Amino acid sequence: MFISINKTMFQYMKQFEKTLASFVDTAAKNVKAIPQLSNEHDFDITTAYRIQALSVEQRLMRSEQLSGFKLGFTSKAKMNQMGLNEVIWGRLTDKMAIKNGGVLVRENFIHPRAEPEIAYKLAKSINKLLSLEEAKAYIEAVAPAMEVIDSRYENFKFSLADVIADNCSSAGYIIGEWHQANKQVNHVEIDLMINDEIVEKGNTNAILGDPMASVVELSKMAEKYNITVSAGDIVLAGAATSAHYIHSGDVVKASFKSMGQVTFTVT
Ligand code: OOG
Ligand code: MG
Repeated sequence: MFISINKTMFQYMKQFEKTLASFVDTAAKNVKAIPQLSNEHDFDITTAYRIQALSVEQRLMRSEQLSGFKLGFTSKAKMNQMGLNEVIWGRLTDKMAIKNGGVLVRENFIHPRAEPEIAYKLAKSINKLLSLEEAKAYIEAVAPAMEVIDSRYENFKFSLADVIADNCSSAGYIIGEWHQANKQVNHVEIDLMINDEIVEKGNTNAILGDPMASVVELSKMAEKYNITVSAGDIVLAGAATSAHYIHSGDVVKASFKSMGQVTFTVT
């Protein structure tokens, strides 16, 4: 009796998660915003991560390849902008990559925003909880970067569970010149510019006090959610400043003192 109820419950939950995963995936595919899932459905953070996994599975079935992970809400600026204050993580795919100096095709995005980040390339897979000191040995290279986020929800409004289910708004990323792992990347000043006008000034130390702490956070998430983090994976540390809406014709540039520039044009 109990067994059959549990099995039915399990199948019902699985179907529920798949349905919500297909809502966010279809919104991304059709470039059309949807109402927040939490308006109509009640689900917790663990379920939200399962929905995320199922929606990214849909992308992988369309031949996208996992390229790494991104952390979100790792700075006060982002937490305040979005009104949420817990660190979140999402999955990146190769299709989200835009070349430095390349072009973002506006019509493939709902309401894109750009934000300056630091990117790490991992030297080895992460299979234990790391301290900040230990994290250094897991990094092959580090680069200035930008993320393009594009919430699938109307008006870019969401709850914590909503944004996690929506793969943390992941939509694009641009990586600048790779530097050696021992490059000083904390306390680096950043200017975010749109059409040569500075729209945000920030510092990499706004990211968890030290962007390398994002690798530590990822090691915690990997253990908690049983995810495989592999050598060669990219880790986006989270934005150092608020994100800015970008529009057709914009030249978007993030300039990192002593690290170089990251730029793209919106067509
Ligand atoms: C959620 C993603 C947050 C970051 O760097 O903090 C994020 C969002 O703001 O839409 O990517
Ligand atoms: Mg980000």
